[in-house]
This record gives sequence, structure tokens and C-alpha cells, in this order.
Amino acid sequence: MYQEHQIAYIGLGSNEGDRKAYLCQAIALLEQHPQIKLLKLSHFYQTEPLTLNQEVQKSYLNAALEIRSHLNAVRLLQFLQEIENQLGRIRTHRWGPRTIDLDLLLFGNEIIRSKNLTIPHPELHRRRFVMEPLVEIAPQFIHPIKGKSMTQLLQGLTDNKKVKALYQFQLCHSSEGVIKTPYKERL
Ligand code: A4P
Ligand code: MG
Repeated sequence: MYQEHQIAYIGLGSNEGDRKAYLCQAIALLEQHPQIKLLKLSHFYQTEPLTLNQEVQKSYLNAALEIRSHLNAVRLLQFLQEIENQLGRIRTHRWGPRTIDLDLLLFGNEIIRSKNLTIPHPELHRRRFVMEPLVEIAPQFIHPIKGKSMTQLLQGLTDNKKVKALYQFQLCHSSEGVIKTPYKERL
């Protein structure tokens, strides 16, 4: 069924293997979908891991991506999970280490609460590793439940885990692929 296009925000995360390469590959695979257009990409941030039961894990690279798509939210989530599988994600336990995690953070103004899909992502407004990249690309976007902009939600955050912008990539649609090597690296 044809549906109007929707603006959606995807959160990307990796804390295993070549984290930067996994994020880049996920973005390149998203670009290949005929019904997905990539619009904006945040910096890649190095972030302190949020874990369960004080598990020690490597730091994450996190980023946020704005896309436009004719897919509905369920189809989009299915495609995100296909990419996770293709990039070798093995699910061990909740919040366990991962080569790639793709979360659907926001899907237009839609509010969805089904067994396999919750939108807006239920934790997004509590997590600095999500909100810092999101504010970079969607500062004025209003959270459909909270009624506040991403900037306001970031200002109200109590999560003080460390988050640092590391790499900046350019979305650049060419035959060589979708993203260009970093032109800025902050270490
Ligand atoms: N699901 C429901 N709604 C959504 C949505 N909006 N987007 C379901 C994506 N998935 C959604 O996810 C479990 C199920 O959630 C899926 O089958 C889907 O139907 P998963 O990716 O298999 O498992 P998970 O990621 O371990 O669990 P969860 O609860 O999704 O965790 P999060 O919220 O993804 O958090 N620390 C740092 N610094 N950076 C991170 O990126 N990420 C996590 C995982 C923990 N700590 C982190 C980070
Ligand atoms: Mg997840």
C-alpha cells in the first residue's frame, strides 16, 4: 500500500569490532533501499556504555540519522533488523555488546505501542547518547508525547554519562558510496 512519505530518526550504536566501519556500513545499506532517502547525519559520538548489572563493556559509537521514507514504521523496523543481521549482530542478552544496533527513535508524529514496536523510542528522552546526536540534526522537532522540542529535552536531561563528538562524516551521494571519510576528527 502506498503511503505518504514520513520523516524518521534512526539511532545507530556499536560497541564491538570496528565500530566506525559498522556505522558507515549500516548507513550505506540504508541508502541502497529505493524507498529511503538519507537527509542528515550527526557526528559519531564516543559514549560511555549504559549496561545492566554493572556489566563492564567497551564504549559505544553512537550517531543519529534523519531519513525520508515511504515505508511504514513496521516495514522500516524490519529493514533495520535485516541490516543488523547482515552486519553480523548476535543477540546475547538485553543491552549486551553489539556490532550494530539500529533503533527507530521517531517516526513523524506517530505514536505506536505494539508488542514489537514502540514509537517514540521509550528511552530516547532519558539518554544523553541519543539526545546529543539528535539535537544536532533535529533541534526543533517536537516529541509527540512530551510536547517538547529535542533541545528542551536535552536541557532537562539528568543522564550525566560521558558523550563526546569524535568524527564527522558528510552524506554525499556518489558512485563511491554514500558517506565521505571524516574531514574532521576530534580526539
Ligand atoms: N523494539 C520496540 N520498539 C523499537 C524501536 N522503536 N526501535 C523492539 C527498535 N526496536 C524496537 O531490541 C529488542 C526489541 O525491541 C526488538 O526486537 C524490537 O522489536 P534489540 O535491539 O534486539 O535488543 P536491545 O537493543 O538489547 O534492547 P533494547 O531494549 O532495544 O535496548 P536499546 O534501547 O536499544 O539500548 N549504551 C550506549 N552508550 N550506547 C548505546 O547505544 N544501547 C543500549 C541498548 C544499551 N546501552 C547503550 C546503548
Ligand atoms: Mg535496540
